[in-house]
Amino acid sequence: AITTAPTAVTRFPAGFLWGSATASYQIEGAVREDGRTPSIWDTFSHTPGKVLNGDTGDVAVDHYHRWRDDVRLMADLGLTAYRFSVAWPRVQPTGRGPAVQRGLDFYRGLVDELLAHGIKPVATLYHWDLPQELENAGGWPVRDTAHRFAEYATLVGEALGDRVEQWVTLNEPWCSAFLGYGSGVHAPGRTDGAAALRAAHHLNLGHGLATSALRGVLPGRAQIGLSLNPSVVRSLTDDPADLDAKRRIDALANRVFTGPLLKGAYPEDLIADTARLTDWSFVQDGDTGIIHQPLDFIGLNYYTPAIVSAPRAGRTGPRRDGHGASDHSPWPGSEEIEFHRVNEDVTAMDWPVDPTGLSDLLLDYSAQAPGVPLYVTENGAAYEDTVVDGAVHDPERVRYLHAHLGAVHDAIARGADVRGYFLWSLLDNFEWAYGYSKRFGAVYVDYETQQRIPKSSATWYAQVARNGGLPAQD
Ligand code: PNW
Repeated sequence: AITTAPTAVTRFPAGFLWGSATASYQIEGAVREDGRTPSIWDTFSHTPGKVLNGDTGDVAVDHYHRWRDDVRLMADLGLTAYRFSVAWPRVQPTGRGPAVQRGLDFYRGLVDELLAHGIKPVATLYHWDLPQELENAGGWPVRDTAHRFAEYATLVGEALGDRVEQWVTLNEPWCSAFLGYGSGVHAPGRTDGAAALRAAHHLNLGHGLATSALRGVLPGRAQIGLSLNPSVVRSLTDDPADLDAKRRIDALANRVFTGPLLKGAYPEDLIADTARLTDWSFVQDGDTGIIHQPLDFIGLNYYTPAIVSAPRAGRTGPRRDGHGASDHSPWPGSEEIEFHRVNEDVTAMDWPVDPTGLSDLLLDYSAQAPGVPLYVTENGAAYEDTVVDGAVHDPERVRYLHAHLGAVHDAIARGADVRGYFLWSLLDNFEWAYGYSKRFGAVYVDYETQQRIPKSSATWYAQVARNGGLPAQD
């Protein structure tokens, strides 16, 4: 008898979460509804010259009104998990005081709908939309913001703790600190390296205070962690000067967070490298103890590695670190370090495609944080998608996802405890300083009509989720 050969499948562990992720300001719109007040991203996007084409999140993809349909879309995609973020200015508009019930109701409704579809909700408390009033009071460079964040986390924990088990305190604190206060390409658009370092510490402290506060209000089964966007730093050559450049960028991108989080101290070399900017006296006694507490998981966001070297003679042109155009560097004290392109296979973000960086990252964190489960809380790619005959065919994105999921599988096979993968992003959306010009979605959005069209990558990912693994690479 003739039987069709079963399609070979690279299997992932049972229970592996097949997720997708979004962020409030990037998808919700409805910025003036139900008591929401401006966040730093409203102010920034409405400031001429800050966001490409003057785009704002005023309407975004109207998720605030289309969430039921969007959850149905997730179910069609076979997702078993969804990471969304809570907009602080919907819950606590001025960053202080009691919660706004209508703001909390929106997320409660969303979570209930997810649960009804068998999709595990993963709540991110801070994906960059700081209430503008807290920025007016100094923002993340000011210590009080960390305390305000813990208070806000408590309000959300009390409201959703009965139905949300997995919590991400901060999303990518590196971006909040160094793009927000250093290079200024993100809100609030400040360009002060010392302020960026203070912000990094207060974000760490905010994570620690919020974790302690959440432990007080959430049931014992709750899982609390954070999502980092580590730079997978490689040196261009093995020259000592290039290796030192790698050390410096590793300190500013990675160890400024993992030092206090995983070891309970800021790295000595980072303090020395930044000595002409700050004496780090904003780190008070006891702070690193608050930050250094058990993590139930670590979320890792990965897009592309960073290839660095010491300054080369005769360099011209802009910094090519993939972090956006600015005259100000997001690398305080190490502005002269150069970033290189060694791979011309790039996405629409101009970010080189290199899946080996993802397996390296996962293995690195399993060594640094033994016993702590890991999740890929973001990975994905922007490509120039177009609608042809009502469909969006995106083989480049399928190739990107296939290769990166292969890298995750490889890391698991080599011992990393990776529990899930969240594709960035569910929907095309407001891509920060790039506005609507970069499409990261598995689902295409027509920004005129708000029509959603699943791309071929969405169909592909749905199959992977249903099979619990990857088809043989074709
Ligand atoms: C992450 N950089 O942002 C965010 O968490 C998402 O909200 C975002 O849409 C996604 O990655 C794609 O960009 C980043 O300049 C933004 O290095 C900028 C950088 C990194 C991550």
